[in-house]
Amino acid sequence: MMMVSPDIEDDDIDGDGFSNLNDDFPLDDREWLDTDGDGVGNNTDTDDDNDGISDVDEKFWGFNPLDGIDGHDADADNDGVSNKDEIDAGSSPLDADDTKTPTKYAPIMIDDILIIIPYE
Ligand SMILES: [Ca+2]
Ligand SMILES: [Ca+2]
Ligand SMILES: [Ca+2]
Ligand SMILES: [Ca+2]
Repeated sequence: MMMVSPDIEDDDIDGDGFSNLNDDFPLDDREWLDTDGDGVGNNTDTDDDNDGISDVDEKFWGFNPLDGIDGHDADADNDGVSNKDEIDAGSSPLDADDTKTPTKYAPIMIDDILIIIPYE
């Protein structure tokens, strides 16, 4: 990051091309946008819209990485399993015939031994 002195005459203090008013990080020339407002700029944030699906996965599946509405609770292929759960489980969120739900694990104790068993 460049060392710059705050200057009210300069409308782009960090010189990243985004004016201070339009820059979520006016003193950081590597960041200018924080879509989900979690304090981590989009260039660093791996899930810009905070919907639980990574930017990489959203781009891969054609979802909008800057719009949380198509991720966490959405079900693009209408098969009853959310886009996020399908991606987590390894099935296609765009193919209703390809449906998996994430495996859930339950810890149980038998004779003082902790056993983790999958269940649906
Ligand atoms: Ca900036
Ligand atoms: Ca963020
Ligand atoms: Ca996301
Ligand atoms: Ca689905």
